[in-house]
Formats: sequence, C-alpha cells, structure tokens
Amino acid sequence: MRLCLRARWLFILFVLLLIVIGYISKLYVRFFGHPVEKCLLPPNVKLRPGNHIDNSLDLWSRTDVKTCTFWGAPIMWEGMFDPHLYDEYHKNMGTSVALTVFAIGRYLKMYLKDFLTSAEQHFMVGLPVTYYVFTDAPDSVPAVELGTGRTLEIVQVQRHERWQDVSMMRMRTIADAIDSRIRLRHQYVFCLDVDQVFAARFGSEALGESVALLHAFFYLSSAAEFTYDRNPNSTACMETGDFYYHAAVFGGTWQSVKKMTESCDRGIMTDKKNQVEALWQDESHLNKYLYQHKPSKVLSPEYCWSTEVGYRRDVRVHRLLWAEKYYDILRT
Ligand code: 4GW
Ligand code: MN
Repeated sequence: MRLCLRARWLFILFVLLLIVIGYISKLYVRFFGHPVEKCLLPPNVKLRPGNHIDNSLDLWSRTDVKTCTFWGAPIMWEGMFDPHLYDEYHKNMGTSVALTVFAIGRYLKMYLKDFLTSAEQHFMVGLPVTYYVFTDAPDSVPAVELGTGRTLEIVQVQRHERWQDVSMMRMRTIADAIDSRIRLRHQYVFCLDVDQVFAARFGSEALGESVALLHAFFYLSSAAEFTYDRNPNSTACMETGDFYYHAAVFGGTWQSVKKMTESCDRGIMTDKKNQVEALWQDESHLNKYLYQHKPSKVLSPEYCWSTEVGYRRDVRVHRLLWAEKYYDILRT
C-alpha cells in the first residue's frame, strides 16, 4: 500500500517535471531563438535581432515537418505563426509590397484574371500592395476591382520568340523595375508565376529579407533527386544543394531581390554567350544563387501546392495552387 502511494507521488512529480521542462524550453525559444540556430549557424550568417517578429514563431508546434533549416531560417508551416501578430506588426511598420507577374502572349487571357482576383482575396490582405503586370498586350489586361490601398501598374515588355527566353528574361526585367520604380515605394517584392490561383491566406508571415519556396514535387526528396542543372558548361551547374526551390514564387526586400535577379541574369547571359541553357532555365540559376546565398526564410509547399501531388496530411492548407497547364494549347 505504502509502496503504491509512493509510486503515485513519483509519477505525479515526473509529470510536473515534464510540464516545467516544456514550459522553460518554450520560454527559451521565445527569448533566445531556436537552439538549432545557435549551434549550427555558420559564422557568416547573421542572427535575427532580438525583437524580430520571426522570433514569435513556434518552431516546435509542428513536429511532423522540418521547421528550421540548418542555417537558422524558419520554414513556414500552418500552426507555427500568429497571423494577427504578423499583420499588426507590418501595419505598424508601414510595410508595402510589390507583386510582379508576367502575362505574355496566351498566358494573359488564360490566367491573369483569376490570378489577380484570387490575390485580392488572399495575398497580403490589409497591406498596401501594387501589382506590377508585365505584358506585351497592355490593352488586354482585365479590369479587376482592387481593395483600398491596392493598385495595379502595367509595364509593357517585348515578347520573345522562344518560351525559354520569355521565362528567363523575367530576371532582368524585374531587376530593372526594382531600380526604376519598386524601390521608391515598397520595402518588399514578391515575384510569382501567373499560372496559379490563391486559395487561402498568403500573408505577411511570408515576408522576409530573402524568401524562397520549397518545390511541391521535391520537398521530401534527397539532394540526389533534385533536378539541378548538372552541365559543367552552365553557370547554373551544381553538384549538391540544400533544397530544390521553385521559381514560381520568390521574394524578399527589394535590395535582396535586386541582387538575386541581377545575379541570375548574369548567369543566364554568360550561358547564352557560351551557347548553353540551364536545364530549367531561370529556376536552375535561382537554385544556384540560393545555394550560395542562403534565404532567410523558406516557404513550405503550402505556399504553392499542386493537387497533382495529391493530398497530404502535413500540407494542411493550400494557399496557392498551380492552375491547369493546358500545354497542348500554350506550348505551340
Ligand atoms: C511554352 O510554350 C511556354 S509559353 C512556356 C512558358 C510560356 C510563357 C510564360 C508565356 O507564353 N507567357 C508568360 O507570360 N509566361 C510567364 O512565365 C508566366 O508568368 C508564367 O507563369 C511564367 C513561367 O512559365 P510557366 O508557368 O509555363 O513555367 P512552369 O511550367 O515552370 O510553371
Ligand atoms: Mn508556372
């Protein structure tokens, strides 16, 4: 009887101890950041300052997925962040966001309207946003009703013959637009493909110094399976890397997006001179850049999901979805 009583007390004490340890570790993360950041941070990577909004992230709220890279960048998953906290923070900071999107040739009629209409419902709602629509047919840009503080600018661009060039020339064009207009009005820039539709919150939690997206097809794959460019004659060639990033979404402060796009453009131009083209064009160059210049924030595939992959328990929210491809019509 006595032994049984003692065992019960011991058990209660043990549970209490677990609760206290859990609480202390939560407090530790809140004030000092995730311990992973401390021990594995390469010396050239800066720690986030103590009052940074990303210190509010609860990296341990998701145990089923990877929530932090080895260099200390958070990987954003539903449940890790408080959306209201982020929105309030960015409203107080006077944050303004530029969204660049290209709609050239048949892509304009096929995708732009749904892209913009859904962005009004889900992209950075509550913050000032300007859509920069790059197109060869300014008169065909559909009229979309925009919320307060939200505007749209059309930038006319030339239409390239080859679709690979349509895709690759985006890097130079974005860098130029940052120089000529974006940097004067916005702190952050997001660069997106047009063939996608927003389906749930894509909010201010996604903002960061430099932001990259995990490709939905490869987020569980190992480095050997990533489709990096492997041709040593291309400047995009890489033998290994951290992740396979999807070029359909990238962003950051205008300063870092300018560096990113300029560097990719330089690689693309050098390749052209040498008459080579990277396996996945601009995406291969982006992956090379992001391997050499680690992003400060990584977006989980929630931020660009493909229903072709199916439905997965870890991807609880589909914030942006790939639209139907219609390759037979579009790629002719
Ligand atoms: C093949 O015929 C083409 S056309 C491949 C891309 C094309 C294309 C792409 C285009 O004719 N017009 C256009 O505006 N784009 C832009 O480049 C558009 O913003 C599109 O989302 C982006 C990347 O092309 P994509 O979405 O077809 O590439 P993936 O297959 O990687 O999503
Ligand atoms: Mn696309």
